[in-house]
Order: sequence, then C-alpha cells, then structure tokens
Amino acid sequence: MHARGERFLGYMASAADRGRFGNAMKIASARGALITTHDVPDCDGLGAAFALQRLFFRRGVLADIVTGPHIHLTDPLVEALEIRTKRWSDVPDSDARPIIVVDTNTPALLNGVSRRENQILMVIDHHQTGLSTLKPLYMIENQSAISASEIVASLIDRKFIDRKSALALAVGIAGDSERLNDAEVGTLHIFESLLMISGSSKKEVDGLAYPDLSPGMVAAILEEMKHVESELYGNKVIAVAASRLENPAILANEIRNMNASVVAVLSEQMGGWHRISFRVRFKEAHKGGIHANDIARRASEACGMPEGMRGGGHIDKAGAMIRGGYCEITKAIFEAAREAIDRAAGKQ
Ligand SMILES: [Mn+2]
Repeated sequence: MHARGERFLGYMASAADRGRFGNAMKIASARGALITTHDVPDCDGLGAAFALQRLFFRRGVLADIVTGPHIHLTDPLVEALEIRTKRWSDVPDSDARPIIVVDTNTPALLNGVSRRENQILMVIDHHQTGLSTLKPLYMIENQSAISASEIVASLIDRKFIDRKSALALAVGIAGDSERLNDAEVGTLHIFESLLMISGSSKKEVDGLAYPDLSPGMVAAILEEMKHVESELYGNKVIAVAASRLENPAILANEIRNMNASVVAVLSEQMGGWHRISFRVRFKEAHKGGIHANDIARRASEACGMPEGMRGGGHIDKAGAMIRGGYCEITKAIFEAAREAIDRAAGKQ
C-alpha cells in the first residue's frame, strides 16, 4: 500500500496537519520549545515527545521534555533510550519558550502547564476533545489514531526518523494498542516501518512497552484485588476498586485482563479528590457499544462535577477526577456502568 520512497511512514496526519506542523516547527526553531505530555506520562506520550525532541536537536533547536511525576512503568523506556526529562519545578518562570503538548488536550492533566504563561504552540493528540481543551496556535488531532506516536510518525519526514526515534515511537504505539492487538492496518503499517528503521524486534518493543511487574508490584496488586467490588449484571462483569499504587491504571488494566467488561479504579488524592481510571473490554467498547469515556462522563455528572470537568478519553480507556466520598462515587460508577450496558443492549 505504501510504495517504497514515500516521504512519510503513514497517513495518520493530513496534508493540512503537515502544514500546521511545519509552521509550528518554524516558530519553535526560532524560539526553542518545551515539549510535554499528560501528567503521569505513558510510553505513548514519552515516545512522541522524544521523537520531536530529536527532530529539534537535529536542527540545532533547544528543546526540553518537561513532565509531571513519572511512574516506574516507563523506566525501561527512559533508560533504554536515555530520555532526559525535566520537571516543571526545574524550569524557571523566565523560560518563555513556547510549549508543545503531545498525547492530551486536557488542561486538568497538565498541572505544570496551567500554572505558566508560556504560549501553547502546538497540540498533537488522539483523544476526544472535551469542553475544556487547550487552545494552541496549531492543533493536530486525529481521533482515529490509536496513539499520538503514530500521528508524530506521520508528520515527520521519514528521512529524519532515526533509530532511536523509531524505537520510541514503536514503543508508544505498542503501549497504547495492547501490543498491537487493538491496531488496525494503518497503524500496523506504521509500526512495521518503525520496527525496520529501529532495527529492533517486536519482542524488544513489547519488553519496553510492557515491562515485567516486579514481585513487590505483583504482591501489591494481589493485595488490592482482595477488595475489588464486583457485580454480574446480565452477563457482564462490572468491577470497581481502590488502589494505592502509583497509578490506578495498573490495577484497572490487570482486572480488565481477567475479562471484566467494565472496570473503574479510584486513587485517592489530596482534598477529597479521586483520580479514576475507567476500562472497558476492547470488544465490548468497539463492537458492543459500551463506552468508557461515556461512563466516566456520566459518573462525574452524577457526582456533581461541572461541565468541562467530566473526564474523558477513549471508548475503551478513559479517566476522570471526581471530588467526593468513596461510597458515593462507586455507587455512581456502578449506576453509570449498568446504564451503559443497558443502552448498548438496546441499540443492538
Ligand atoms: Mn496515547
């Protein structure tokens, strides 16, 4: 489908997107850039940021990757590619370089950015655009892309994608697509090209995207699994739990791997806030019509969260920040999950 010698690895970006990308690159080439991704970054966000940073370095542009706190699951990627990241606290207020954001468009997931005055130059994202979104000078979004990394791989001229960038983008794609299991042909094609450029194997990429959990982590997950609340609704399993792990998505993914249909995991934050990861089995989301982002939004609404603070994400993978008591929130989640199951059944 892609003839040898094509200029770009894939078609997750349009010609207009490439025009916007070129304009943003011109501005950043003159002024430098701060590249960032959502708080608690994943392999997709870091991979996409790293590939952009290498493109800047190649042009002699001063570009730093700046993030919120990391979690250990991205350590193998960071170490393998020697990705250097800064924290927002390391960047002085006087640093006026414009900001490039990858893998989110939600201000609530960008705590460091919202405290600063820097111009938002460009956003590259594959998530649903909610009510509260960044207003960058250039927006590049494609919700049919499964990862931000494949959009970036479609924006950069292939001759500027080196081995390290290719590996980072491949790991980003693998990380967001459940080891390519969820990927359609367009994504697979980009991934294969990246694999070839990187000189790495699929196994190496999977090892970086899905590092083995440490024994301590396995023990912690098993401990938390003892307290999962679950319900068999029709023939679907709804499971809700609390987690003290560094990211609620870790437990949510493990429970979904057991084939629970709808999963929500709450992580208590300061001031009565809960960070919540929602997961729906891939098949039920894409073929069954049960949508994680919809459940996140409705549960947020039921808990009195105002418009623009009702979570979001993908149909199989979503998140929300809800303020309230644990019991009140879990009740709202079960209710929203049952309704989503009923609605999906009604549609079929
Ligand atoms: Mn992503």
